[in-house]
Amino acid sequence: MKRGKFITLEGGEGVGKTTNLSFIQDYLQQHAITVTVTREPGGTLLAEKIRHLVLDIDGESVAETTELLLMFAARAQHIQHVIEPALAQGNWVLCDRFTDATYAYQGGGRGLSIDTIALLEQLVQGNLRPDLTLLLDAPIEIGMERAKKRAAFDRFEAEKLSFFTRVREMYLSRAAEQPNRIKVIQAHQSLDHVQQQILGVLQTIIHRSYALTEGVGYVF
Ligand code: Z5A
Repeated sequence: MKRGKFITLEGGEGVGKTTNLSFIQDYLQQHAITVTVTREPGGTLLAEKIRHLVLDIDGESVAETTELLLMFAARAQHIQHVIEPALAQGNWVLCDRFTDATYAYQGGGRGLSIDTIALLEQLVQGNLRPDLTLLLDAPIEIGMERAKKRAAFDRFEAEKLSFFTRVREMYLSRAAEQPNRIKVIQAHQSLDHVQQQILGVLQTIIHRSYALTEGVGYVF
């Protein structure tokens, strides 16, 4: 069985990750690809409980290291119970946020050590890394304006503008360092334009994936 591909969606709040998830799922399914859609933090019963613990505002302040470890605790559970089994079965996994979010929020936003995050990444994930990451990037004010239309703010969304500026900068610097994996999508544009950009990236990937199947030898 050929192992599936692991695609993640990243970006600040309100940039359109959730909106575009089903668009991507539909597109992949039209190409006869079986897709497992999931999210972080979360994706299993226990990991969803951790999500509530870490996102809810309930009076007790959360130590930054606690937050970091909870993200990786949820991730360990998610990888073991959902991501790895799906990839091993040949499914493509489409995940709303993954470890780039830890670098951006806990590293960029909170200022925790990047070396510590890298150490935990190695411990929890081994060699598992996304094959492709779509980074939806938009000016912070636009994302916040969109996010306001939804439910009440969670613990992260209550942060200051400077926090989100550091988060965005960390995402963009990772994209600049890893241009083959992380594709930046201009998410301030209309939904139609955003989806045209996403299609452009996906078409290339599907084409390359077929080429590999036919023995052309391109590795995506
Ligand atoms: N977190 C972390 O700190 N460390 C980690 O390791 C991980 C996560 C994994 C939960 O994430 C929080 O966890 C997150 C980081 C932290 N904190 N925050 N904030 P989440 O993914 O659940 O939360 P989120 O980023 O806030 O998701 P979101 O607000 O739902 O944003 P979104 O999914 O990107 O946006 P959306 O819901 O698809 O769209 C928002 C609105 O905009 C909606 O009304 C859409 O119809 C509209 N929209 C979308 N695209 C467009 C365009 N192009 N034009 C106009 N309107 C649009």
